[in-house]
Amino acid sequence: MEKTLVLIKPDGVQRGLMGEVISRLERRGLKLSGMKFIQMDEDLASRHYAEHVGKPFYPGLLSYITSGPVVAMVWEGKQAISIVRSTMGVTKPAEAAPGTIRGDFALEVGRNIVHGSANEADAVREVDLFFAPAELVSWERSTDPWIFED
Ligand code: IDP
Ligand code: MG
Repeated sequence: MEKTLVLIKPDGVQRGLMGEVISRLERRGLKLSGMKFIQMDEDLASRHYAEHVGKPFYPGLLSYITSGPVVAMVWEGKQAISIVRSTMGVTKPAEAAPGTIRGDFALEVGRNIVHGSANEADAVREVDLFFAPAELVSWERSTDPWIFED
């Protein structure tokens, strides 16, 4: 089972879309293994977005992501990383397919509601950045056999 980090960014929280985002991931069949409501400080934000340091949008990205509380979550499942990314839609909401989170709720790249880890290495790094091992719950879900074939 893969684990991936999802953030409901400050715009998603402010716009009252926390339940909507969680509901979509939950209904898809992914399993929650960690969740916290936090305000990211500059240190956490710069470590999370280290790959974007120096890009023109970086200062705006840092002030956006630290501007209010976020929901940080770990979701688990077979191919969870790519499933979360496709459920979110592409980075630029204007190009995101209707039916995706970004395609249904957002218009601009700098206000795109959600974050999902891009690949396995990022997922491991990001989960570790936001959660101590003891904060993740490994649990049996009674519906798993109805969602996962084996
Ligand atoms: P991702 O969130 O889909 O993985 P990345 O390319 O990793 O997209 O960019 C991280 C975040 O930085 C985006 O989600 C978005 O909030 C912001 N961002 C990316 N490109 C731009 C841009 O060109 N202008 C403003 N913000 C951007
Ligand atoms: Mg990214």
